[in-house]
Amino acid sequence: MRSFIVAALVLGGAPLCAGSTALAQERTASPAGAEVYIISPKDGAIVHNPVRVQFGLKGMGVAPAGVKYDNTGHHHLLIDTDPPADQSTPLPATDKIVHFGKGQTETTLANLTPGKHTLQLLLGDQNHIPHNPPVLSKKITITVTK
Ligand SMILES: [Cu+2]
Repeated sequence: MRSFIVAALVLGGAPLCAGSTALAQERTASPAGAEVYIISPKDGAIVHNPVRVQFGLKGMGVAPAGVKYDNTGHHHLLIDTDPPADQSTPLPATDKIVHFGKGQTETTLANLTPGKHTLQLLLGDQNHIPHNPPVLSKKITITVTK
């Protein structure tokens, strides 16, 4: 986890090239028909901790952060939050935007508070920037009982 945060900070803080003050980078194109989705839990599921979340991806492949390869990306799990309005810069790493920069395709959430939570997946390229167009899953709502 620490390495992802460090990577994001480095990407966010480093000047891209001499003479450029903008942090915006060229966005990576996603292929037509690419689709990311949450395999489980299902939308509306009633679950308890720990909650295993499995990521599905069609029409693209998973590659670790930092690896540039056509039609790939890595998963970001958005927990109780919307995607950032500006998707031209690297996604921040926060409690609500979790990076899976090693190429993981599932995770386990152990500390969800009881009640409703939303989950959504957003693919990012090797620089943690959403593709163009973004590869974003449907947002699901789950209810955690304990
Ligand atoms: Cu990332």
